[in-house]
Amino acid sequence: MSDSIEFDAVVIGAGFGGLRALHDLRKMGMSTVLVDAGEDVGGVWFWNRYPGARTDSEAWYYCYSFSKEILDKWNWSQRYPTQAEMARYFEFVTDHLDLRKDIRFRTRVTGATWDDVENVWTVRTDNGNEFSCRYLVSAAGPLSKPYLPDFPGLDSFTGDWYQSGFWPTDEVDLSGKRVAVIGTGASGVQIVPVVAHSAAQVTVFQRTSNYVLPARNRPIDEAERDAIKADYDNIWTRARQHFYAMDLPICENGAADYSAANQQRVLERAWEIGGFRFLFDTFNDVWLDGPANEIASEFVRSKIRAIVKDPETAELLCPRYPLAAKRPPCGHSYYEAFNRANVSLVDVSENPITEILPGGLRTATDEYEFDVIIFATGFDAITGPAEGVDIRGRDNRSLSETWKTVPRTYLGLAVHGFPNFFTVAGPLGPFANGPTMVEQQAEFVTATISFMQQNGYEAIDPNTDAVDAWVRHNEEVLEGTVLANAAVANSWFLGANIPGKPRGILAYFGGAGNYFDRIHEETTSGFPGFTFSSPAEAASETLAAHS
Ligand code: N01
Repeated sequence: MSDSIEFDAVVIGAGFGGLRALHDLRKMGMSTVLVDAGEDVGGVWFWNRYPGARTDSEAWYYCYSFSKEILDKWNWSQRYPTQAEMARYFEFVTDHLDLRKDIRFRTRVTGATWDDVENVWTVRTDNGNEFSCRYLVSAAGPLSKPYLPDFPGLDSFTGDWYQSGFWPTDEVDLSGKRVAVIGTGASGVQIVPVVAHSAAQVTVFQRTSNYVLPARNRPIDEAERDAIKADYDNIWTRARQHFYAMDLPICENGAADYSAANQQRVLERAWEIGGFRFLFDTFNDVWLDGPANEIASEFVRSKIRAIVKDPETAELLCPRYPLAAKRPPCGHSYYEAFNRANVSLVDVSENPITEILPGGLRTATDEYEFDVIIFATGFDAITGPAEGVDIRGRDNRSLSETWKTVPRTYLGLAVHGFPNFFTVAGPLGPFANGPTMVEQQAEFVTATISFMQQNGYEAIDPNTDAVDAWVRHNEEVLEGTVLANAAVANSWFLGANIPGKPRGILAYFGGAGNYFDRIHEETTSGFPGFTFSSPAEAASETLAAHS
């Protein structure tokens, strides 16, 4: 039996975007419920609790900016917080803002249908609830649908197997086990060095090698914490202007501005400082598909060759595509792990895994025995979470059908034909530091709803010409950048990591700062890319249709 409840807004997802949207909508006086399939807050930080899980962005800008109290009260303990610290942060924020009472955990949205007469959504969930609401905000997360390759024989495996993106909440003891790690993306490279400490043996199955930048984690002491807190206004100003919404310096010089020796010094300095500085604080043309990128790419290869003692393993770990064509992970002694006697690398680029066996797995040429298999095989990114959720807009149009080829949105936030539906971190939103990005988007959502309330509008829908122009702009900004190589590198940026998924740009790469200016302009100029309708207009249209 369904239990139908009316709200002003329903928010999907208890991660950064959803919690911020819930807080802001409630502040506007709107009755709001947030639903999440997990058992607690955190979104991806609830599910991705695999060994070694921690952020790749530095703590002081991988967090909420909007509340001075939260910034003052919360103390980060290290440069890259662990999953456990992130979980504590989410709990702290949720309790501080008293959000829990409006969150329904263990509740998955199965569908939503727009009613064009009443201007409301009816949202259905897997536990039989039905909510009606004027506004539906999806903050379901761009990387929230883990991808498990369709290997035959998985059901026959007699050991334990895990997915990095669905890691169990109960302790997993890998000590003394023979462990396979499949996948060498951001998740796999965090798992390998940590598991290597307890497992008897770790075998890493690599299909595409990665440029793993050294993170160089360290504790944050009291003096640094105080300095960060005192600098927060500047941190957020810098992050909101940054190409990827990070508080990182952006260099002004191209590679050609340096002598060959100084190029190496610039790269070495960024490598030693650690993290994503290597992408921003080296050469300003490193993101272009040209010589600067190759100099930086070769520098990383030379580091891999210097760190990894076995030359054959080192060569296999050296990527051949341009740096940043695929999202480079930050590592914590990843390459060093291959110098351990209990860690080995198997190249499956041309010798793929063909089958899971009761006692291990088989590639085209060899068989391996394992007690445990860890699938760190990524996500059906950005559009994946909408699949299997039956969202129906105007004229019963299905969202997953609409997004089956290339997803079309306006500003990554709205889809034509799906009125009053906002996608926080949706397709063609910026590829950027998540918290900073979704906060700006959540603010856009509340600014839009305020505008509607002030003007007596009940429905908003982006115009097709605005959507077309945004999609075109997304395609244009890719040209000439290393990202045009993303398909070669099987990158999720283009959906190229999922067999059969249409290749198309999924995120905006024109710069987070530019994007924030763009959505601000949309808000301050009266939302020119949207059409609004009021009840009076709807009534006269209905009258006209019947006369
Ligand atoms: O996933 P991935 P991820 N046989 O898609 C391999 C964010 N993130 O979870 O490259 C063998 O990068 C696949 O091989 P290939 C971050 O944005 C952030 O690691 O397709 N291998 C690849 O090596 C990141 O970019 C953080 O050839 C197969 C791996 O699986 C995004 O999430 C931490 C295979 C998947 O790598 C995704 O990262 C974690 C097959 N059949 C994630 N199928 C932090 O911020 C797939 N693979 C710390």
